[in-house]
Amino acid sequence: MSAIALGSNLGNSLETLEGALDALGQTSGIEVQSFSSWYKTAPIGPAQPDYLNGCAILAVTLSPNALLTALQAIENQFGRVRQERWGPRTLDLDILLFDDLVMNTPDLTIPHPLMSKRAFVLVPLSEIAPDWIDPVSEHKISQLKQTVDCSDVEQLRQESANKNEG
Ligand code: A4P
Ligand code: MG
Repeated sequence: MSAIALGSNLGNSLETLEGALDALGQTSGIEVQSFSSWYKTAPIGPAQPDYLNGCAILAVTLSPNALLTALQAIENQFGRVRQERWGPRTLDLDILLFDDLVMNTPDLTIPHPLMSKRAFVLVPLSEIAPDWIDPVSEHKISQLKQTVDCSDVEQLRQESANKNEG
């Protein structure tokens, strides 16, 4: 079982993120078990548009490295061009957790090293995996969420685009 983060802040982010979930589901060795709501989040890093972020839980029969390769192929399919670190992107797919594995290689660090500090990860992940224990801190995701400022993470109301607010 793996938890992944999805993010986008260029182009039609909602369409991109939903397309990425479809693409994940069509990848052999990956089954999408659940996914969070989407959240509008203030950018961390250089000045850039707001992000849409979310998380998904995947049942995988792939190795961690094969999962990373599959995620990168989907990023490329959605037109991701790598530019500056932490800069804007059409689609970013990061591995957050993989069972209770801890690994640190040049290509892949699991758990994701910044996961436990980022509200834009912990808020959506808490929705779908509150009791998953981060093997590094040995705290539950729901506990980690309580240690970060979540004020810049706002749940997206999809229906509000089509409806007058009352
Ligand atoms: N890599 C190592 N560990 C992992 C992992 N667990 N999952 C390596 C995925 N990749 C991992 O990533 C660079 C390299 O990290 C990969 O080749 C892989 O071998 P990248 O996606 O090409 O580059 P990046 O996106 O610039 O780096 P990274 O680390 O993904 O950036 P971040 O830290 O995710 O920052 N603000 C808001 N509100 N929401 C966001 O989603 N995202 C970023 C990107 C900045 N600010 C943001 C958001
Ligand atoms: Mg990335």
